Amino acid sequence: MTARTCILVGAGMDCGKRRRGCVMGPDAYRTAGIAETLAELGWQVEDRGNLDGPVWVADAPAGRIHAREETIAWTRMLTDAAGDAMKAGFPVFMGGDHALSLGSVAGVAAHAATLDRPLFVLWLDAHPDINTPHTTTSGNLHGTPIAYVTGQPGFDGFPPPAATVPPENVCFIGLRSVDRPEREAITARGMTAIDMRQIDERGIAAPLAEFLGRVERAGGMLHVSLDVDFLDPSIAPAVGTTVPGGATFREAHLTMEMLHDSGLVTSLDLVELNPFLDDRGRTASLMVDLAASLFGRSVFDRPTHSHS
Ligand code: B3U
Ligand code: MN
Ligand code: MN
Repeated sequence: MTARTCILVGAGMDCGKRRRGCVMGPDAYRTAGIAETLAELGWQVEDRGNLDGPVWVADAPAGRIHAREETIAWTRMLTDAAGDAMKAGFPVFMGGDHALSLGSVAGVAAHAATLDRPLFVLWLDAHPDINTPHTTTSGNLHGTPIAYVTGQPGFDGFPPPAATVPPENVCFIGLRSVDRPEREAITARGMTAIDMRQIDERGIAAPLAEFLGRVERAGGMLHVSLDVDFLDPSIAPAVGTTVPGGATFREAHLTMEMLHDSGLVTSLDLVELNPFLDDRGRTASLMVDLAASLFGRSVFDRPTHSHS
């Protein structure tokens, strides 16, 4: 069997919120050994280096949205890079803050459309990131990618996504900080939202298995977006927006192991790592270990599905 190819795409995007440091994320993942780790699991790894995003682009004076122009420039670049990487293998977008998913998911969705396959998105995050530039109170665009990729209005000046993700194909897991307009949007659009209370009551495996069953029955491709704040801050301190009560070490690994076994995942974002806030690199190392579980690391071999 020929090795499958994993494409590492660094995107040190740092303009989706005010607190800086995510620019160092891609190099922290490399320092934690992401390429070597995935190669040991039998993947052919191609590191494309870091995208040259704009360093700074002027915004309209007194604009309500933080770094709008810079985010637009990154979104164009990432959409193209994601489309290219999808043609070559399984992309891992190493962020960078969560605003990078405006581009990564838009590019992946455009690629899925060319294959005539439905795209599903699994959003592992304390937040649903479904504000629009109209509903956001913070003005931070890292709180908006799900609205953009599902085709919600308000993204004036942004390239309209070539293909959008149907809202009912999005599943959130780990929610514990949701704004009122976000709650209304999730309910109105029939999106699957697994909050921490459901995980406490049912465990993480049952709702995840239900969602994966849906993706499989639809013949879908699955994009996974892993925000560091999905994890409990006690195990993952290196994130600007820590929210107590997140996923445990075991819940997070089980999620990744089940995603691997499903054979459905075709692209991954690793976002919001702020190495400036880390404790001797342990969050970066944990994120790499979680990626390893998604790419097939397990204690014993288990039978896997044979999707391609
Ligand atoms: N929902 C809030 C807070 C937030 C979203 N994502 C993060 N924080 N990390 C907002 O700004 O839209
Ligand atoms: Mn997020
Ligand atoms: Mn978050």
